[in-house]
Amino acid sequence: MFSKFLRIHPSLGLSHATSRGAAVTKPLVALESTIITHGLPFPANLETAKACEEAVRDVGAVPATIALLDGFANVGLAPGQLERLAACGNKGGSKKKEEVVKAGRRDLAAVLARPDVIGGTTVSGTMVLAHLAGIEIFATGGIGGVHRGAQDSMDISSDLTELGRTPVSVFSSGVKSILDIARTLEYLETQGVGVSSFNRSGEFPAFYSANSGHYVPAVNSPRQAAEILYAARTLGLDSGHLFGVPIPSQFEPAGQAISLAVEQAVRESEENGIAKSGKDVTPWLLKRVTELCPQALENNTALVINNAKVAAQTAVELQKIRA
Ligand code: PSU
Ligand code: MN
Repeated sequence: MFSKFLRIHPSLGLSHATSRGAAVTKPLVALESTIITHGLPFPANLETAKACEEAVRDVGAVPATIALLDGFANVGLAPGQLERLAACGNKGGSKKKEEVVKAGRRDLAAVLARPDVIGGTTVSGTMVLAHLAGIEIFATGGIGGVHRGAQDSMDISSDLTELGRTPVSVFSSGVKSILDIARTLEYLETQGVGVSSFNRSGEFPAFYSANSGHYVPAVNSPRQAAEILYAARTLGLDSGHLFGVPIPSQFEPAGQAISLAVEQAVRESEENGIAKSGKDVTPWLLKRVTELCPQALENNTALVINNAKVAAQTAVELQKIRA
Protein backbone atom coordinates (compact mmCIF):
# COMPACT_ATOMS: atom_id res chain seq x y z
CA MET A 1 0.00 0.00 0.00
CA PHE A 2 2.81 2.40 0.84
CA SER A 3 5.30 0.98 -1.60
CA LYS A 4 4.36 2.64 -4.85
CA PHE A 5 6.36 5.82 -4.30
CA LEU A 6 8.74 4.49 -1.66
CA ARG A 7 12.08 3.04 -2.69
CA ILE A 8 13.98 1.50 0.20
CA HIS A 9 17.66 0.74 -0.20
CA PRO A 10 18.58 -2.95 0.35
CA SER A 11 21.20 -2.00 2.98
CA LEU A 12 18.39 -1.19 5.41
CA GLY A 13 17.39 -4.83 5.57
CA LEU A 14 13.70 -4.04 5.01
CA SER A 15 12.47 -6.43 2.36
CA HIS A 16 9.43 -4.36 1.52
CA ALA A 17 7.98 -0.94 2.14
CA THR A 18 6.59 -0.77 5.63
CA SER A 19 4.66 1.54 7.87
CA ARG A 20 3.75 0.88 11.50
CA GLY A 21 4.57 -2.48 12.94
CA ALA A 22 7.43 -3.19 10.57
CA ALA A 23 9.84 -5.85 11.74
CA VAL A 24 12.94 -3.70 11.72
CA THR A 25 16.04 -5.76 12.34
CA LYS A 26 18.92 -3.29 12.11
CA PRO A 27 19.39 -0.03 14.05
CA LEU A 28 18.53 2.61 11.47
CA VAL A 29 19.16 6.36 11.38
CA ALA A 30 17.43 8.65 8.90
CA LEU A 31 19.33 11.67 7.53
CA GLU A 32 17.74 14.62 5.73
CA SER A 33 18.67 16.07 2.34
CA THR A 34 17.69 19.76 2.40
CA ILE A 35 20.94 20.28 4.23
CA ILE A 36 22.65 18.84 1.12
CA THR A 37 20.60 20.66 -1.52
CA HIS A 38 20.01 24.01 0.24
CA GLY A 39 21.81 24.11 3.59
CA LEU A 40 25.51 23.75 2.77
CA PRO A 41 27.58 24.83 -0.26
CA PHE A 42 29.28 22.38 -2.63
CA PRO A 43 31.53 20.46 -1.97
CA ALA A 44 31.13 20.74 1.83
CA ASN A 45 27.58 19.41 1.41
CA LEU A 46 28.77 16.16 -0.20
CA GLU A 47 31.64 15.67 2.25
CA THR A 48 29.30 16.23 5.20
CA ALA A 49 26.65 13.87 3.84
CA LYS A 50 29.23 11.11 3.38
CA ALA A 51 30.80 11.74 6.79
CA CYS A 52 27.39 11.53 8.50
CA GLU A 53 26.70 8.16 6.90
CA GLU A 54 30.16 7.00 7.96
CA ALA A 55 29.63 8.18 11.55
CA VAL A 56 26.42 6.15 11.70
CA ARG A 57 28.12 3.02 10.35
CA ASP A 58 31.09 3.46 12.71
CA VAL A 59 28.89 2.73 15.74
CA GLY A 60 27.12 -0.22 14.14
CA ALA A 61 23.96 1.37 12.76
CA VAL A 62 22.74 1.80 9.18
CA PRO A 63 22.29 5.28 7.65
CA ALA A 64 19.29 6.12 5.49
CA THR A 65 19.61 9.46 3.77
CA ILE A 66 16.19 10.37 2.40
CA ALA A 67 15.46 12.36 -0.76
CA LEU A 68 13.02 12.60 -3.68
CA LEU A 69 14.66 11.43 -6.89
CA ASP A 70 13.16 10.23 -10.20
CA GLY A 71 9.62 10.28 -8.88
CA PHE A 72 10.38 8.14 -5.82
CA ALA A 73 10.86 8.83 -2.15
CA ASN A 74 14.23 7.17 -1.73
CA VAL A 75 15.05 5.92 1.76
CA GLY A 76 18.75 5.09 1.80
CA LEU A 77 20.81 6.36 -1.11
CA ALA A 78 23.57 4.99 -3.32
CA PRO A 79 26.78 7.09 -3.50
CA GLY A 80 25.86 8.33 -6.98
CA GLN A 81 22.53 9.61 -5.69
CA LEU A 82 24.26 11.56 -2.90
CA GLU A 83 26.46 13.14 -5.57
CA ARG A 84 23.45 14.13 -7.65
CA LEU A 85 21.87 15.84 -4.66
CA ALA A 86 25.08 17.69 -3.84
CA ALA A 87 25.54 18.86 -7.42
CA CYS A 88 21.99 19.89 -8.35
CA GLY A 89 20.99 23.52 -8.18
CA ASN A 90 23.54 26.02 -9.37
CA LYS A 91 26.99 25.54 -8.04
CA GLY A 92 27.69 21.83 -8.23
CA GLY A 93 29.52 21.94 -11.52
CA SER A 94 27.54 18.98 -12.86
CA LYS A 95 27.02 18.95 -16.62
CA LYS A 96 23.27 18.60 -16.37
CA LYS A 97 21.78 21.12 -13.96
CA GLU A 98 18.77 19.47 -12.37
CA GLU A 99 15.82 21.35 -10.91
CA VAL A 100 15.64 21.03 -7.15
CA VAL A 101 12.97 21.88 -4.58
CA LYS A 102 13.18 22.19 -0.81
CA ALA A 103 10.57 19.65 0.21
CA GLY A 104 8.69 19.72 3.50
CA ARG A 105 5.56 17.64 4.21
CA ARG A 106 3.36 19.88 2.07
CA ASP A 107 5.66 19.53 -0.98
CA LEU A 108 6.10 15.74 -1.04
CA ALA A 109 3.18 14.86 -3.31
CA ALA A 110 3.76 17.66 -5.80
CA VAL A 111 7.43 16.78 -6.20
CA LEU A 112 6.73 13.04 -6.54
CA ALA A 113 4.28 13.87 -9.32
CA ARG A 114 7.17 15.41 -11.28
CA PRO A 115 9.89 12.77 -11.76
CA ASP A 116 12.22 15.35 -13.36
CA VAL A 117 12.41 17.39 -10.16
CA ILE A 118 14.68 16.56 -7.23
CA GLY A 119 13.38 17.11 -3.70
CA GLY A 120 15.76 17.80 -0.83
CA THR A 121 13.63 16.80 2.14
CA THR A 122 13.49 19.05 5.21
CA VAL A 123 13.08 17.76 8.73
CA SER A 124 9.27 17.58 8.30
CA GLY A 125 9.48 15.89 4.90
CA THR A 126 12.14 13.45 6.09
CA MET A 127 10.16 12.57 9.23
CA VAL A 128 7.09 11.65 7.17
CA LEU A 129 9.08 9.33 4.92
CA ALA A 130 11.23 7.85 7.71
CA HIS A 131 8.04 6.91 9.53
CA LEU A 132 6.56 5.27 6.43
CA ALA A 133 9.73 3.19 6.17
CA GLY A 134 9.63 2.22 9.86
CA ILE A 135 12.62 4.35 10.94
CA GLU A 136 12.30 5.93 14.40
CA ILE A 137 15.53 7.92 14.77
CA PHE A 138 16.72 10.83 12.66
CA ALA A 139 19.75 13.13 12.84
CA THR A 140 20.33 16.57 11.40
CA GLY A 141 22.11 19.85 12.17
CA GLY A 142 19.38 22.25 13.15
CA ILE A 143 15.63 22.03 12.84
CA GLY A 144 13.36 24.82 11.68
CA GLY A 145 11.52 26.79 14.34
CA VAL A 146 9.59 29.92 15.14
CA HIS A 147 11.17 32.78 13.21
CA ARG A 148 11.90 36.06 14.89
CA GLY A 149 8.97 38.35 14.22
CA ALA A 150 6.65 35.37 13.71
CA GLN A 151 3.91 37.30 15.52
CA ASP A 152 3.63 39.29 12.26
CA SER A 153 4.92 36.92 9.57
CA MET A 154 3.40 33.71 11.01
CA ASP A 155 6.60 31.99 9.87
CA ILE A 156 6.69 28.88 12.02
CA SER A 157 8.45 25.87 10.53
CA SER A 158 6.36 22.82 9.75
CA ASP A 159 9.16 20.86 11.46
CA LEU A 160 7.50 21.75 14.77
CA THR A 161 4.01 20.53 13.86
CA GLU A 162 5.55 17.40 12.34
CA LEU A 163 7.25 16.63 15.65
CA GLY A 164 3.81 16.91 17.21
CA ARG A 165 2.18 14.39 14.89
CA THR A 166 4.82 11.85 13.81
CA PRO A 167 6.65 9.42 16.14
CA VAL A 168 10.18 10.01 14.88
CA SER A 169 12.79 11.41 17.24
CA VAL A 170 15.13 14.07 15.97
CA PHE A 171 18.72 14.65 17.12
CA SER A 172 19.89 18.18 16.37
CA SER A 173 21.98 20.95 17.89
CA GLY A 174 18.80 22.86 18.57
CA VAL A 175 17.81 25.76 16.38
CA LYS A 176 20.01 28.48 14.97
CA SER A 177 19.77 31.84 16.63
CA ILE A 178 18.38 33.13 13.32
CA LEU A 179 15.22 31.85 15.05
CA ASP A 180 13.40 32.73 18.26
CA ILE A 181 14.56 29.93 20.55
CA ALA A 182 12.24 30.69 23.46
CA ARG A 183 9.14 30.73 21.26
CA THR A 184 10.31 27.60 19.45
CA LEU A 185 10.40 25.74 22.77
CA GLU A 186 6.98 27.14 23.72
CA TYR A 187 5.52 25.98 20.43
CA LEU A 188 6.98 22.49 20.87
CA GLU A 189 5.32 22.32 24.27
CA THR A 190 1.99 23.29 22.68
CA GLN A 191 2.48 20.48 20.17
CA GLY A 192 3.14 18.01 22.99
CA VAL A 193 6.69 17.32 21.89
CA GLY A 194 9.15 15.99 24.47
CA VAL A 195 12.45 17.87 24.42
CA SER A 196 15.71 16.77 26.09
CA SER A 197 19.23 18.17 26.10
CA PHE A 198 22.50 16.25 26.16
CA ASN A 199 23.94 19.22 28.09
CA ARG A 200 24.33 18.05 31.70
CA SER A 201 22.77 21.28 32.91
CA GLY A 202 19.74 20.72 30.70
CA GLU A 203 20.46 23.92 28.80
CA PHE A 204 19.04 23.62 25.31
CA PRO A 205 21.84 24.08 22.73
CA ALA A 206 21.83 27.01 20.30
CA PHE A 207 23.51 25.41 17.28
CA TYR A 208 26.95 27.13 17.07
CA SER A 209 26.93 27.47 20.83
CA ALA A 210 26.15 24.83 23.46
CA ASN A 211 24.18 27.38 25.47
CA SER A 212 20.93 29.21 24.82
CA GLY A 213 19.84 30.32 28.28
CA HIS A 214 16.78 28.06 27.99
CA TYR A 215 16.44 24.85 29.96
CA VAL A 216 14.76 21.50 29.25
CA PRO A 217 15.18 18.10 30.98
CA ALA A 218 18.72 16.74 30.70
CA VAL A 219 19.64 13.35 29.29
CA ASN A 220 23.10 12.01 30.09
CA SER A 221 23.69 9.18 27.65
CA PRO A 222 22.42 7.50 24.49
CA ARG A 223 21.14 4.74 26.78
CA GLN A 224 18.92 7.23 28.65
CA ALA A 225 17.69 8.67 25.37
CA ALA A 226 16.81 5.18 24.18
CA GLU A 227 14.89 4.54 27.41
CA ILE A 228 12.77 7.63 26.77
CA LEU A 229 12.01 6.46 23.24
CA TYR A 230 11.23 2.96 24.42
CA ALA A 231 8.72 4.36 26.92
CA ALA A 232 7.17 6.65 24.30
CA ARG A 233 6.74 3.85 21.78
CA THR A 234 5.49 1.38 24.36
CA LEU A 235 2.90 3.91 25.47
CA GLY A 236 1.87 4.41 21.86
CA LEU A 237 2.51 8.16 21.78
CA ASP A 238 2.14 9.42 18.24
CA SER A 239 4.43 12.42 18.65
CA GLY A 240 8.15 12.77 18.13
CA HIS A 241 10.88 13.72 20.58
CA LEU A 242 13.56 16.34 20.12
CA PHE A 243 17.07 15.74 21.49
CA GLY A 244 19.42 18.72 21.68
CA VAL A 245 23.05 17.70 21.21
CA PRO A 246 25.60 20.46 21.95
CA ILE A 247 28.33 21.23 19.44
CA PRO A 248 31.60 19.46 20.44
CA SER A 249 33.45 21.76 22.84
CA GLN A 250 36.56 22.25 20.69
CA PHE A 251 34.40 24.12 18.15
CA GLU A 252 32.72 26.41 20.63
CA PRO A 253 35.28 29.26 20.83
CA ALA A 254 34.23 30.60 17.41
CA GLY A 255 30.61 30.75 18.60
CA GLN A 256 30.81 34.43 19.52
CA ALA A 257 32.03 35.56 16.09
CA ILE A 258 29.43 33.41 14.40
CA SER A 259 26.67 34.87 16.58
CA LEU A 260 27.58 38.35 15.37
CA ALA A 261 27.31 37.13 11.77
CA VAL A 262 23.91 35.63 12.56
CA GLU A 263 22.68 38.93 14.00
CA GLN A 264 23.87 40.81 10.92
CA ALA A 265 22.27 38.29 8.54
CA VAL A 266 18.92 38.56 10.33
CA ARG A 267 19.12 42.38 10.20
CA GLU A 268 19.88 42.34 6.48
CA SER A 269 17.05 39.91 5.77
CA GLU A 270 14.63 42.31 7.44
CA GLU A 271 16.02 45.34 5.62
CA ASN A 272 15.85 43.81 2.15
CA GLY A 273 12.55 41.98 2.57
CA ILE A 274 13.94 38.43 2.51
CA ALA A 275 12.46 37.89 5.95
CA LYS A 276 8.99 37.81 4.35
CA SER A 277 9.70 35.29 1.58
CA GLY A 278 8.48 31.98 3.00
CA LYS A 279 10.56 28.89 2.39
CA ASP A 280 13.52 30.88 1.05
CA VAL A 281 14.19 32.60 4.38
CA THR A 282 16.15 29.80 6.02
CA PRO A 283 18.43 28.98 3.01
CA TRP A 284 19.15 32.69 2.52
CA LEU A 285 20.13 33.20 6.15
CA LEU A 286 22.30 30.07 6.19
CA LYS A 287 24.17 31.21 3.08
CA ARG A 288 24.64 34.75 4.35
CA VAL A 289 26.02 33.60 7.71
CA THR A 290 28.66 31.49 5.95
CA GLU A 291 29.60 34.43 3.70
CA LEU A 292 30.02 36.73 6.70
CA CYS A 293 31.87 34.17 8.80
CA PRO A 294 33.52 31.32 6.85
CA GLN A 295 34.40 29.52 10.11
CA ALA A 296 30.68 28.81 10.49
CA LEU A 297 30.88 26.16 7.79
CA GLU A 298 33.46 24.00 9.56
CA ASN A 299 31.53 24.21 12.82
CA ASN A 300 28.25 23.41 11.10
CA THR A 301 29.80 20.30 9.55
CA ALA A 302 31.32 19.17 12.85
CA LEU A 303 28.08 19.36 14.77
CA VAL A 304 26.03 17.56 12.12
CA ILE A 305 28.43 14.63 12.09
CA ASN A 306 28.44 14.48 15.89
CA ASN A 307 24.63 14.47 15.95
CA ALA A 308 24.61 11.54 13.52
CA LYS A 309 26.93 9.64 15.84
CA VAL A 310 24.84 10.27 18.97
CA ALA A 311 21.62 9.35 17.12
CA ALA A 312 23.24 6.12 15.91
CA GLN A 313 24.44 5.25 19.41
CA THR A 314 20.87 5.76 20.63
CA ALA A 315 19.50 3.54 17.84
CA VAL A 316 21.92 0.79 18.91
CA GLU A 317 20.87 1.16 22.56
CA LEU A 318 17.17 1.08 21.65
CA GLN A 319 17.71 -2.17 19.86
CA LYS A 320 19.50 -3.62 22.90
CA ILE A 321 16.56 -2.66 25.13
CA ARG A 322 14.18 -4.46 22.79
CA ALA A 323 16.33 -7.54 22.29
N1 PSU B 1 18.60 24.81 9.89
C1 PSU B 1 19.90 24.66 9.59
N2 PSU B 1 20.26 24.07 8.43
C2 PSU B 1 19.32 23.58 7.54
C3 PSU B 1 17.93 23.73 7.88
C4 PSU B 1 17.62 24.35 9.06
O1 PSU B 1 20.75 25.08 10.37
O2 PSU B 1 19.69 23.05 6.48
C5 PSU B 1 16.88 23.17 6.95
C6 PSU B 1 16.30 21.85 7.51
O3 PSU B 1 16.04 20.98 6.44
C7 PSU B 1 15.01 22.29 8.14
C8 PSU B 1 14.57 23.38 7.21
O4 PSU B 1 14.03 21.26 8.24
O5 PSU B 1 15.77 24.07 6.88
C9 PSU B 1 13.56 24.33 7.82
O6 PSU B 1 13.11 25.21 6.86
P1 PSU B 1 11.86 26.16 7.17
O7 PSU B 1 12.36 27.13 8.20
O8 PSU B 1 11.52 26.80 5.86
O9 PSU B 1 10.77 25.26 7.68
MN1 MN C 1 9.22 29.01 7.19
